Amino acid sequence: MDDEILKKYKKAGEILKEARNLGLKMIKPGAKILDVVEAVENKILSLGGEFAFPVNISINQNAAHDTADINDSRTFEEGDLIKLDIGVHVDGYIADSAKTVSLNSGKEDLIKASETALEEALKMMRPGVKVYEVSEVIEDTIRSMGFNPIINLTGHGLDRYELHARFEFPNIKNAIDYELKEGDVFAIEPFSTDGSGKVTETNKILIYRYLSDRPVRFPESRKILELTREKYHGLPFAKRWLLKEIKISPIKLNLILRQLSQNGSLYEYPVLKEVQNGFVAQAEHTVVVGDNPIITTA
Ligand SMILES: [Co+2]
Repeated sequence: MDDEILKKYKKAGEILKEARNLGLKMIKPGAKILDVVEAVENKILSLGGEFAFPVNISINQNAAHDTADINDSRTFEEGDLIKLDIGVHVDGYIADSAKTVSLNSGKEDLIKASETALEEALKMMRPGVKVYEVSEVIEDTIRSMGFNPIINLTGHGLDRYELHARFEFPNIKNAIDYELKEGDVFAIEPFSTDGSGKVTETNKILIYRYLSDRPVRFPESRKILELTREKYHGLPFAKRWLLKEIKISPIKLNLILRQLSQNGSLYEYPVLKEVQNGFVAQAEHTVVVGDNPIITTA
């Protein structure tokens, strides 16, 4: 990998770590989700980073794709198991990392399962290793600790302005015999659960991304497509961001987002929850493949 590019991957990782530390410190019973999300996002911008996706805060049975809504009044509660998932880019080069926080949830072993699986996987991210070998270690590690990996959530390749490059990196046994190459970048993210090991879509949608320009009726729709294509580079964005960019009522915004999704202009990311209402823990780092793998977010 070109030195200048590696520098940008590393800078994105440094910014992410500082923002993540702030977020982790703020997660306390009674604190507002919206305040934490905004503090972390403001920190990313103040350090010169941009968003690879909105700060995700998914709680208990929710595994991913939850974030603060407009005027979100939700607070963290004693007993919560909280996934904080952050994505930063510098000139398109992405760092993606998540940690799980327990507010006396009693699910500390579940967190340990995801973290241990991640550690074991990261050690293997060397040239010549096959994807299925790493996936197998992730699955076996989680099962050996008494939990289930989530079969339909995966890690992913990263590339410039691409959050899902090359292929998905499964957390369960598979037949992907791709050999890791020096300089490949991946986000590895084992999810473990005390449920059955699968997530399903809820009907709550707070995150979208640009897909394509289709004919639209409202000027606000055109503005949203332009924003999400240019300023957000086609990367995932939060509904709440749009209210800072355009003059529109939340009701009209909801209507337009539904229309744009239905006509194929936008892609929706519904909040994902465990099918048996199991608790979910996640651990994630971004790694550059090498004889000494570089973990940019550790
Ligand atoms: Co990720």
